[in-house]
Amino acid sequence: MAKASKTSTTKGKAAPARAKAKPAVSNEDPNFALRSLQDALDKKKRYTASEEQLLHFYKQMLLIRRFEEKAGQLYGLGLIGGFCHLYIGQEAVAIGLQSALDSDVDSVITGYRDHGHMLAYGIDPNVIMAELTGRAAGISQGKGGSMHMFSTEHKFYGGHGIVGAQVSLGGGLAFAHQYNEDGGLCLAYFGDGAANQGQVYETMNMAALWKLPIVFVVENNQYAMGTAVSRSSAETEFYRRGTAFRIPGMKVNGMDVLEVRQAAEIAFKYVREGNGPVLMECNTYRYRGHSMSDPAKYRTREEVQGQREKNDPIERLKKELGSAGYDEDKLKEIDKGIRATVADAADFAESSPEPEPGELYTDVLVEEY
Ligand SMILES: Cc1ncc(C[n+]2csc(CCOP(=O)(O)OP(=O)(O)O)c2C)c(N)n1
Ligand SMILES: [Mg+2]
Repeated sequence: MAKASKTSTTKGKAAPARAKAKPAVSNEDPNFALRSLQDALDKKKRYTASEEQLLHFYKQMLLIRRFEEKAGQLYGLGLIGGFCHLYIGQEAVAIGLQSALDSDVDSVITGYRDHGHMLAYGIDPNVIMAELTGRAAGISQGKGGSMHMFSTEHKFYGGHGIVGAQVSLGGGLAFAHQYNEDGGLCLAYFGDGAANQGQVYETMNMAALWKLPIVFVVENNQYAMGTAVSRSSAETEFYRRGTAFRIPGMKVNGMDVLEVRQAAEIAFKYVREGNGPVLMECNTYRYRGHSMSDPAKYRTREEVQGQREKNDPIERLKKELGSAGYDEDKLKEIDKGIRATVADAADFAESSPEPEPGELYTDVLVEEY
């Protein structure tokens, strides 16, 4: 960690003799720590993935995309009740970050747009889809649905419907990692809208004060329901919002899985070394409405089309795989396999039984986990 510069002026003290010109980045600079991670990312923007990793990222992002498309269809058929928020367009964020986690120790928490984060963990699509359709085989026994998926086995702590609540709960998870000295970190995702919640900043203060192992991730998908960030946020550069708590920020292209993964490498190392939290903003875009019931009239078709055509995270990786020798046929074969996995998940979800009525009275209170 950087120490305060000896030459910095404080109130009441005489200004020091003219200091020598400072180098652009210096350990003597009190603000060095706030910029150091961004500087590291700017030096090397993208992760150097092996061919095997590239393929893995591609398959996982495509799985999320196809899964979400199917969920949208099942919702339209009336097989999914309640709210349903799709993650289409944002796939590179969850895959880039979670592929760098240590799944034995690290924990993840997010809001209600949570299907992709569960898939990124390698959780069986069957049990996620069964949860969406409210079946007993679902990951929350069919009692949570789209917004309340949970798996302590995988250290996935939800799935939360209260905007911003997951951030303070994430602070608690990070405190548990520190207290138990298990070496893990917490990845706490939240949206650009949630970033305006007061509890987010209370958590940042405590996390910085106690040097908790937490990475705050703003998934800036440009909208909170129908409100564009420029209409809701005085500071739209969300990565800067930790500055008041001396939390280093990182601005990341959330449409490029390799940039997200590179940012994850830098941030996780910093946090694991005991330096305290990082605030990462991943700029991304949601292609669908806020939830299945939103026709998204607050933006133009052209805007969405532009993102799909010029900025799509899956297409970007497809091109890289093309240069690595994967031709159209091979890639189509992969897509076919993934579509089949998702179709199986939908069949499983539709044919599984609903929970027994008596299940209404179980899992109400958690005694221990
Ligand atoms: C405390 C609270 N206030 C308001 C809502 C209603 N609400 C649900 S989602 C949402 C928008 C959140 O947007 P953002 O954080 O950007 O996440 P995104 O949906 O874009 O992923 C709002 C206001 C809520 N669920 N909880
Ligand atoms: Mg948003």
